[in-house]
Amino acid sequence: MMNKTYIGLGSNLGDSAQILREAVEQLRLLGEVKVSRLYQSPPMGPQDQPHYHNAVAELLTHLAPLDLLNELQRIENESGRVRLRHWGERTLDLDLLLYAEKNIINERLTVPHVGILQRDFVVIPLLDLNIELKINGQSLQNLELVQHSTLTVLADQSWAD
Ligand code: A4P
Ligand code: MG
Repeated sequence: MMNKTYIGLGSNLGDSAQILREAVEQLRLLGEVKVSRLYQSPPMGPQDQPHYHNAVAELLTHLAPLDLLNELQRIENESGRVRLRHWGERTLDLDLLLYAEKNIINERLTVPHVGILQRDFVVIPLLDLNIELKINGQSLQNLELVQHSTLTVLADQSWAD
């Protein structure tokens, strides 16, 4: 079965644009990929860290949720992931934001990803990919934070071509 999933990409260490491009290249090995625009976003969490590059990818895949998580963690590790502290700086973070319409809660995986609806750096790129997207009945485009975005557009949707 083919499943529509959304992956959040973030980086604020190293050459972030290049690191995210390479991550998208890896995602393309798992299925058909479309990307949002590329954004710069002020850090959520500790403020004494660089701004993030953020984007979201839509991935159509046959992989089951935990198999997909394994692949995402492999890509993070192979990118030479450095992560210094919780909510702190990292070379590459790949979060499984949504998996079809599924709700999943186990030790390794919570889907939808915790905090999606509070994070403009996730919601705004998701809207690039699907303006009508809803999460548990909540229309993303109607969220308050969409009107008060802290994001800067760095590049249009051709950034990962
Ligand atoms: N895990 C559970 N559910 C999921 C899921 N849906 N997708 C587990 C991915 N992983 C999931 O991940 C820790 C564990 O979460 C994994 O082992 C997996 O089994 P991690 O990325 O190693 O952990 P972390 O960095 O300590 O925390 P976390 O919660 O992933 O941080 P976030 O929420 O990803 O936030 N500011 C801006 N502007 N932009 C950002 O992208 N990112 C963060 C990290 C902080 N501030 C940011 C940004
Ligand atoms: Mg994470």
